[in-house]
Amino acid sequence: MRGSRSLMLALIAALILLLTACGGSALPTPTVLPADSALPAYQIAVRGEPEPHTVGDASLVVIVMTGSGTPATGLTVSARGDMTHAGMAPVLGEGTEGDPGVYTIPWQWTMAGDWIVDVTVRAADGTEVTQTVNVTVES
Ligand SMILES: [Cu+2]
Repeated sequence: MRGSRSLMLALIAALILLLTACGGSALPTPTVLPADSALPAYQIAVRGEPEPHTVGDASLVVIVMTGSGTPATGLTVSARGDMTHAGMAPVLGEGTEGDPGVYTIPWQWTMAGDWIVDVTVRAADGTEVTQTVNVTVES
């Protein structure tokens, strides 16, 4: 009597383990990140003026927010543009801040085609974030 009761308990325990194991493996494993590494220090949005992008003088308007969503002021903002084909000089520019967190970079699209633009924001404490944007320039 006592033996079969133990066996029954053991079977129930085994069944629970099995069900738990199955349920667990069907769900994605949660990834736990340290609080500081989950968000970049800055969120960077870039747009061109004028758009659509055309060959000639232009501006890059860079809007930078802190990780907590407030305008990121007092940064050094720069951009480097390269075309996707070899043999062209990069276009470089430095931003000046207008409205808080809004930086305007005088720019020049020197050729129509596909560009890769790296926009880098740097804080006085050395924090640096680079955002890469792909831009197609029309002739
Ligand atoms: Cu080119």
